[in-house]
Amino acid sequence: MKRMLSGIKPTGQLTLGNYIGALKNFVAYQDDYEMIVFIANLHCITEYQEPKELSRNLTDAIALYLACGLDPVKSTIFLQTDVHAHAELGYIMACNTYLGELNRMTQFKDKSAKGEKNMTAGLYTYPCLMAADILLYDANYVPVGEDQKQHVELTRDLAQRMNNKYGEMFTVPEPLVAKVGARIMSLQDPSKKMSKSDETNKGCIYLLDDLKTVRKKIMSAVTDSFADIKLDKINQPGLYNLIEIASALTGRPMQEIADEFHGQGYGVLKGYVADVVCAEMEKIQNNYREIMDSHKIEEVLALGAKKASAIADTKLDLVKRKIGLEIIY
Ligand code: ATP
Ligand code: LTN
Repeated sequence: MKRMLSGIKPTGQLTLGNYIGALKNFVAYQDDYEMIVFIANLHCITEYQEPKELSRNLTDAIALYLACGLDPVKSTIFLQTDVHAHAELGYIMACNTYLGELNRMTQFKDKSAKGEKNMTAGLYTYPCLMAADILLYDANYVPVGEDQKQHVELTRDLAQRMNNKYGEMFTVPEPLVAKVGARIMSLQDPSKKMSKSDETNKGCIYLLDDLKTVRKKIMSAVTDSFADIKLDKINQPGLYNLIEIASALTGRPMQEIADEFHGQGYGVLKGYVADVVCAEMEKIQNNYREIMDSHKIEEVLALGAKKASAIADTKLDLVKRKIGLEIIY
């Protein structure tokens, strides 16, 4: 069975974008692949997080993984810091990454272009840690949203470089970007990604938002003044985004949804999208509450850390031996 790995960085509440672009796909993949998913808590602290809030977000994220249908028996689910090999291989990867490569990473470039102050060294080198996360497990596929594809491509380059330099040690992974839902946009500004770090909160649906708020956010989503329901990503991006959300959640083709509502008001389409989103979220939230009331999280993490460490520690030992860090007696 091929192995698939992905991580989520819960620096805030998980969003509908995370669900459609990542989580929902992980659940679908776990029957056909050996699935490894982890909470990338080391990646969270590349920017300051209020400690209590960060800790709460980590718990919520694990509970939501499970609530969305990830099964700890089929998949390996763990917290990154429970497996020490990540930080160690991350450093080794940083020593095999060129500054020019990190300078080209768009996420970093965008942040520096915006003139963000106090950017940390951790933020700059985080693609090296991400490469370690992936390579420790010999993952064949890495399902990610569009924005993370470049980091997986860097991981491929680094794996090939080290295999050439030191002898075969890593599987070269492939990014897997879903055709629908890889980039859900903000409901208030369809030129921007729906993001946890949405300042206004109105453009982003959080998985734990109460359902009334969710409906309100969808009904007041920014659209256009054409008054014509069509699939036109360039001229009607807000509408396109709403149809994409409904399509990703129902599995119906986008064109079929656009055709069904053609000639009707935008309010009718928004009502349909709100029904679809709320129905899905209601199930997730019910499961979430049940999980939070149980001791399941501790058990899942203990099992996940054990399974993940067994793989990661063996790989790290091999890497250390290959690059000459271990004394051979
Ligand atoms: P931020 O929202 O602060 O930019 P993020 O949500 O991208 O952060 P993660 O939580 O690590 O960071 O993302 C987890 C996964 O969800 C990644 O694969 C990412 O590409 C995907 N993802 C995030 N936002 C969206 C979105 N709006 N549409 C589709 N996929 C998304
Ligand atoms: N960098 C990713 C989260 C992440 C990840 C990974 C995703 C960390 N390590 C390994 C896939 C594979 C992000 O910010 N969304």
